[in-house]
Amino acid sequence: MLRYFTAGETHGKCLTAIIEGVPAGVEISIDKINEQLARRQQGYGRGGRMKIEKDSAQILSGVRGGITLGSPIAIKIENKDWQNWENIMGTETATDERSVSCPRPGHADLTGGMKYNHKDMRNVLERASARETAARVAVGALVRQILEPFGVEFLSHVKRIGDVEDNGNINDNGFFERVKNSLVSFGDEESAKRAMEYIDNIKAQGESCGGVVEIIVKGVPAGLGSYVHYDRKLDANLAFGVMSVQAIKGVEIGMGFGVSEMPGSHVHDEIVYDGEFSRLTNNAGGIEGGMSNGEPIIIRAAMKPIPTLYNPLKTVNIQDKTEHKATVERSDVCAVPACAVVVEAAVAFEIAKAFLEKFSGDCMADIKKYFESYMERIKKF
Ligand code: EPS
Repeated sequence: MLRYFTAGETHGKCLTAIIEGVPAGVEISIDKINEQLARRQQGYGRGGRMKIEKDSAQILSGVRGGITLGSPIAIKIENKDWQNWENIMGTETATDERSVSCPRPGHADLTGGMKYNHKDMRNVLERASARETAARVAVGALVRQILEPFGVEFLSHVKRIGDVEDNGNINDNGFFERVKNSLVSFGDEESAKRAMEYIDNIKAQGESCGGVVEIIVKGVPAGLGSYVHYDRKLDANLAFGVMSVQAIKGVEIGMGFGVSEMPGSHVHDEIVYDGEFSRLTNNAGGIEGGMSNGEPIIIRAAMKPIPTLYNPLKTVNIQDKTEHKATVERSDVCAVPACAVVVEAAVAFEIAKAFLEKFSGDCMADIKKYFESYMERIKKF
C-alpha cells in the first residue's frame, strides 16, 4: 500500500516526507519535483515568506541513480527562514519570544491549544501552517512519476477567487498554457485582471480571500477503486485526500452539488460504443460506483480565506480571558493558485495509491505486464 508521512514545523529546520510503497524501477526526476515546488510558491497575493524561500527537494534515500529501489523514500525540504527562528524554534533550547496567546478565528490555534495543552499556541500554528503543503507537493510530484509511463496526466486551474469567476473554457485552445502564465492561474486574461484587482482591494482592507480550484486527471484507466466496499471507493478516497489539505472546506466531483438540482436524464452520462466504450458527457467527473470509468476525473475544491487577517478579528487572550484582537502572523492574502498545486498533488497521491492497488507489483516490469494484459482484456469486453 502506498502511504506517506510528513514532519516539520513552518519555522523549523526543514520539512521531511517518507513515502513507502513505491515500486522498484520508477525513473525519478528531481527537476520535476522542484518544478512543482516552484509552482506552489507562485501566485498573486502571496506574502513575504515566499520571498525568503526557494523550495527545493533533496532525496535522502530509496533512489539510486535516478531509479527507485522499492525501499522507503525520504525527502527533505529546507526552510531558509529557519535562520531567523533558530532561537525560538530550536529543538533543544527555545525562547518564548514569539509566543501566541490570542488565537486567530478560523485557524487551529485555540482548539489545538486546548487539545494538546499548549498555552503558547505557537506550538499549534507551527505545525498547522500551510507550509506543510510543500512536503505534500513533493510527495505528489514524486508519485505521479509512477503514473507517467502509463499516460496519466494532471492539470489544474483556479476557477474562482473571491467572487471573481474565470470566464475561460477549459476546452478552448491554449487554455492551460494561459493558466501556466497567469499569476492567478486563470485561463481568461480579462477575468484574471479582475481577480488581481479583487486581491488588491481585499489586501487594502486588511482582509484575505479564498476561491475554487479544479483538477483534471486524464488517462486514468477504467476500474481504479471499487464499488464492493466503502473504503475502496475512489471518490471517497479522493475527497479524503483533498479535504485533508489546509483551508479546504468543500469538495465536488464532476457536476458536484449540481446533481441535486437536475432530473436524472440531465445528470447521467449516456454510454456509446465506437470500438470502445465512452460517455457522451462527463457529469460524473470520471467516477461511477466508486470506480474510475475511463473519462477524465474532475474534482473541485473550495478554499476558505486564510485566517490571518491584517485587520484582525475579535478573539480572547487565553492568559487573562480579556477581549483582544487576534494575533497577526506574516501571511498570504490569497493562496488560491498555490492551493491548486497542492490539491493537484493530493489527487495525484490518491490516484497513484488506487493505481498501485489495482496493478500491484514490486517492480515496474511486473506492473507494466499486468497493466497491459488488463487493458487488452477490457478493450475486448
Ligand atoms: C506558507 C508558509 C507560511 C505562511 C502560509 C503558507 O509562512 P509564514 O508563517 O512564515 O509566513 O505564509 O501559511 C498560512 C497561510 C497559514 O495560515 O498557516 C507556505 O509555505 O505555503
